[in-house]
Amino acid sequence: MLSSPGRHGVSSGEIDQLRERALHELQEVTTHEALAQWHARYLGRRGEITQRLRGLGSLPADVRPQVGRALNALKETLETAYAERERIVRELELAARIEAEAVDVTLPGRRPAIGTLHPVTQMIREVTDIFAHLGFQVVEGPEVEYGYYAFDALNIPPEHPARDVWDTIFIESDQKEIVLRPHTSPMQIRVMERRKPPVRVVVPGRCYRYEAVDATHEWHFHQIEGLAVDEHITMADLKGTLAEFARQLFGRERRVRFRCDFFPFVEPGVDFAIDCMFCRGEGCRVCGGSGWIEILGAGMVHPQVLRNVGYDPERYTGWAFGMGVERLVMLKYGVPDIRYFYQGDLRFLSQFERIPI
Ligand code: YSA
Repeated sequence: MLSSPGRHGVSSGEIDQLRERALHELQEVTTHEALAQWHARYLGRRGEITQRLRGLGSLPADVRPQVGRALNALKETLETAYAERERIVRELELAARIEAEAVDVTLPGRRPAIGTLHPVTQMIREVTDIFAHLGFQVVEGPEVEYGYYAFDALNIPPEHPARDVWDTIFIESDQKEIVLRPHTSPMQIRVMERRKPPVRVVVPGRCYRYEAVDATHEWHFHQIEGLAVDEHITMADLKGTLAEFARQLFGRERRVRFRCDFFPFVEPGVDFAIDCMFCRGEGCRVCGGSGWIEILGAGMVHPQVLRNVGYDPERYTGWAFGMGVERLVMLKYGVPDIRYFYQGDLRFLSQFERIPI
């Protein structure tokens, strides 16, 4: 039994009160921070229990063992209670975190931002789909091209003035002339070199020209080349195919026009126009008042070009065309400036039909 209050500074009542208070406070603790404070207050180096244990030496020797035992028992009780509370606090904190970070699976999801195909890519797909249904195969070729394919084989010899029409970007080379292709026509030669007639291909691709950029000219743009070669191919086939293509792309009510034009690799050459869909042929700003909009150059493949690839021009004939893809998009959607296509401005790009990637 401990002595009654006062005599040796620590009475059993006092130790009981201390236990009650410490355990009561411990019950209130719900965070690790508060737990650490509690530990410091009672069991820490300057804590109440530790201080009292240190003060044992000043007690009379006859009560010292009893008081010491009682304090050690209290210390053990509090340490056990502390360990138990620490486990509970950990669980409480975990539960609070789970609640705070809980995901409400019943909420509607956020719509992911899905990209769409660039209008030029969409147009390439639309045009090549039309020709695919007419029996044409889609092929692609190099953007870095030999001068031979870009010009010579197309009946444009080195000193020919027509070579100036294609403001070419040359790539430095000690050996063969190498260019960034200024049109997709070199692919006519590459395809015919590799195949025997009948040939029916369309070739979409990027082209480059040393060009002053303005509302209708870019220094890089896209063309789609078309080529059909076989026995008995005539200008009538060209007219029929292009008229059908234009009506599928721009509407069945479109009227079409063929006029003479010159390209060294065709004979005869034509430019192909449709009646302006904005003014219905009356004449407006878009068609420059003429009522017609040119959409491509075309013609019957020049006999010399056929000879250059080893075809017999007495037996085979063919036609070809080349159209600018950006210009088609501009016409179809009334885009006033070609530069919008390559500025990466989503306010412009997101206006086109949303075909997901
Ligand atoms: C002609 C006859 C054929 O049998 C086959 C193909 C051709 C077309 C020829 N190879 C050619 O390139 N002609 S072109 O210089 O008049 O260009 C064709 C189309 O490309 C133009 O009508 C235009 O739509 C587009 N284009 C040309 N330069 C451009 C451009 N588009 C944007 N920016 C430029 N700088």
